[in-house]
Amino acid sequence: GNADLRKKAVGEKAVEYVKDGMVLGLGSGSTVYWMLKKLGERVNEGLTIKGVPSSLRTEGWANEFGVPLVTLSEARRLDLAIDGADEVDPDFNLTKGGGGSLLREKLVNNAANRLIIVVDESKLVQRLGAFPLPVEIVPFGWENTAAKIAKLQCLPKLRKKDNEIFVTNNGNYIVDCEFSEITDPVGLHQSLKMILGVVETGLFIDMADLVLVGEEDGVRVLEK
Ligand code: DER
Repeated sequence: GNADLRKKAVGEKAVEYVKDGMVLGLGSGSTVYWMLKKLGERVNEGLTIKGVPSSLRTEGWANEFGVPLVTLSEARRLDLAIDGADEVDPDFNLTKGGGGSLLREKLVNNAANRLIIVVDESKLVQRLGAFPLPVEIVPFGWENTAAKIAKLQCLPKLRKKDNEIFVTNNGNYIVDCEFSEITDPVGLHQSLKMILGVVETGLFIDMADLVLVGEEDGVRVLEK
């Protein structure tokens, strides 16, 4: 459909920001799929780069497309990370984690000098929160952790996949938290991180440097 064409266009556009010799952060999700496919074509044409995958799914796509990989332990610092998002607000704060990779995505993106977000125009919002906020939690006694999260005026729902509890690449669970609206993303992120049993939140605050938006008639570049 049209959304997929817009994801393909914006994913491919991001590859224009990749320079020879860069060490990259490789995000996760269906928009990043198109970025990886294009990146593999450029590598095949002689581009010299290496990438740190932010999920096993991204690792598989990178191998399929011939994108050379390194671990974050080897790379330490990255020149540029390219990732998707579920929501982007006017301050470039993000909701992420729809694909369940938020912890490794945040670790990879945090290690990068520059972060480019690639989204279909439907992801742009005035306020975060319409998309249930993914929060990664420790499985041990998860019900107690979820109950503490609920006290922040939300409804945390344990993520399942094919009727099984979804387990992240890090062996943790995810609760998707339905807030009426998120008026203070910074404060909410801090409150969540203070809760015993919470590993990481899908709130990516003050991380994105550039947002590429796939629109009907092309790609719009938003700079903060
Ligand atoms: O899970 C994630 O954070 C992904 O980046 C996701 O938010 C973007 O998914 P999409 O590109 O498939 O819409």
